[in-house]
Amino acid sequence: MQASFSWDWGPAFPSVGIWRNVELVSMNDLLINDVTTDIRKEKNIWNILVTIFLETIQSKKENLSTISCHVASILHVSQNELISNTSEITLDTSEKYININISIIVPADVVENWWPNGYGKQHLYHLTTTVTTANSVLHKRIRVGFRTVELVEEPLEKGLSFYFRVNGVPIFAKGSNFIPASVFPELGSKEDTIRHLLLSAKETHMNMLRIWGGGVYESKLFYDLADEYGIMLWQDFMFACAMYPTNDSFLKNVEQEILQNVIRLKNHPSIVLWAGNNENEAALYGNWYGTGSAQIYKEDYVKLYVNLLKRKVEKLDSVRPFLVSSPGNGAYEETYNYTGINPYSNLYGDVHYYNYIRNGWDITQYPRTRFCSEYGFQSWPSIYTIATAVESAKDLHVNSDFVKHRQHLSFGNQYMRLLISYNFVIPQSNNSIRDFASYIYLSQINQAVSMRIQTEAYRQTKSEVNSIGEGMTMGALYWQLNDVWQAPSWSSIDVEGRWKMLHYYAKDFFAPIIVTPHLSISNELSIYIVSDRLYKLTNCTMEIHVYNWRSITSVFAKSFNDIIIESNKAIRITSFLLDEFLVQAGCGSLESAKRSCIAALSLTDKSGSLIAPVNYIYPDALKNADIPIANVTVKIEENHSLPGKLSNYPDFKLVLSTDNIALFVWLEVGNIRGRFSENGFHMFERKKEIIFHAYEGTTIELLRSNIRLATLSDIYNARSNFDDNFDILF
Ligand code: BMA
Repeated sequence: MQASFSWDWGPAFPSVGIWRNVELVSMNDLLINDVTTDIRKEKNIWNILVTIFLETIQSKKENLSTISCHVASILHVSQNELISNTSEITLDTSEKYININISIIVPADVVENWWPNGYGKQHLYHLTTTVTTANSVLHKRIRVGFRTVELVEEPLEKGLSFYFRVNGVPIFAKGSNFIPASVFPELGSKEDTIRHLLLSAKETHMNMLRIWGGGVYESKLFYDLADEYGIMLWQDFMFACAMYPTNDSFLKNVEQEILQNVIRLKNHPSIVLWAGNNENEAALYGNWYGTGSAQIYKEDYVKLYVNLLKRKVEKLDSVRPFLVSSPGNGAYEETYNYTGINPYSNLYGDVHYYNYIRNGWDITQYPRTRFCSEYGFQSWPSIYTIATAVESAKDLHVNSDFVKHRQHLSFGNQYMRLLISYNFVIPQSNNSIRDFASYIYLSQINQAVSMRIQTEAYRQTKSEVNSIGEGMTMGALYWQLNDVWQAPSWSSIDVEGRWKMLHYYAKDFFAPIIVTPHLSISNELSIYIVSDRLYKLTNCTMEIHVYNWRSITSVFAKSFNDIIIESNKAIRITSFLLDEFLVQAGCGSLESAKRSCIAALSLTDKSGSLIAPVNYIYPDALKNADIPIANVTVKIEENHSLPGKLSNYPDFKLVLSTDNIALFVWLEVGNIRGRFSENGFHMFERKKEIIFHAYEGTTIELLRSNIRLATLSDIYNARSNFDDNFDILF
């Protein structure tokens, strides 16, 4: 794979050899190689066109050049209900490969739709095909789902929309980008890894992953689980960040690649889009690789991605949309033959957005795009993860060679330090493990909050355009879900499967309903409510609570009542000048108010229950604030059988107490595998209960001896309550 030769998140570990299973298959006269389906909705029926890919043994005897066969395809609707079709076919065995078709008509009310995560269940059905000849009875069973998918690119005031409509419902795509499950392709189908990553996506309300074009077409298990969890897949073809050749033998090779992969993957309802390449149009347009304006590169580009890939894929799969490049201008590209115009337009298609110079907490920088399919910031993984890759404690400090060598983004460590420093004072390091752990912690906070703010910016513009026609954003796929080694990267889950703070935050910022602030450069605070729910809510209440750093109880509260939350929309419910509001709230003078407080937003329905995660406004950079010292203690309670258990492994209850406002409370349990119900949270209450969901058998004693807790104030003040627990690293 392209990424075998290093990437800005990975090592150069080129691999060689056969990396998937090899089977020896015996046959009499025929073999079913594959069965594919094209499932179309036509009024009140689903029309399944089944294609059976047969391989024949070519007979040497003239008179045996035909075989008669009986073909039957059966859809298993339920245990006692089958819908089938049969046909008698005579095959001409002078051809080695023969495709035959059979259709099944399914009344739409007989089967249930397959829905993306968050919109309904993921109903899946088996379809069995049998081919019977005089000498063989051959079977093949596949799994299918019933859903329609459209990539809607319709004229808006300016430009075109760009969103997915599934079963007629416009879906805001929430999710991330998937890099190879392992840097060693042969290890890329490990069930533990794949299940954990996809389940972690599902648990954080993601409904889409983009399988990025520098890796591999993933394993069967990956696509099966995506079908089961309702994770829609944006499937790139494996072309990324390079100019590719277009000589005949290369094109022939690509043609095989397309054929094999479309046939292998097209039955998966989770795949909603095929895309030609990652950033190759952008590279050509932006002259990333010194191609200049040479015509040959443009011609090669069209030859490979349009004339071959697009045409071939559309022929093999007429049901799914195809996009030539990401980022790109979608359907608009056809008008200029796919190259030569900036592919990052906010009025068309999708955008990738990265900026490591500006403060990630500044919401005003983010593009009002139709769809942001990549955006991100780096952080370091947990110290417990890093420790698996170093030989001794001497590598575990911010200035070590290890830290330099693991960073594969040019200037990555400098960018990260700069980005953190906009918001936090980075403590002077005395090269201790503890200082490194503090730096890691700050890097994860900075990543998590920046990504929260950026993702919410995209969600806020779901239903509005600005004066130049930008907005109507319908997708936010951050870069990147997973990792391939222990290194700083954009991931939200590290290579050991640990959730970084970002992944915990994703659970909140991707929630079906959010209440979210937007602070303009002119200090105007707007508050949005964004709903992906397909129903309307009335009589809701939004409250702003203002806390100053001196007291754990809110000093001011303001409510907005009788709010109507429209179905599948973002609405702005109020706008006002923030500093004036804070002065009014008793936070001090105009100059000092912003430094001295933090505000929390909550949203409740008419029964008073929270319907969105509590969200925060940081009026000023936290480095300017006088963060209070919080003494947080944690008690781990006996194994309870708690509601909402995630697995067969034990859940534990943690009771946290604090004597002051505690920011970014972060829990870790060394090498015990599992995750918390929340992490990286603020405490504005004296007591809080958290659940630890173990992913393996463990005991309360082990948890007690491994628990490590950090709060923002700890890294600036001597801690009292906890040992650092780094002795377990080696
Ligand atoms: C995007 C991706 C990757 C890369 C990431 C972070 O452009 O397509 O090439 O890893 O940025 O730099």
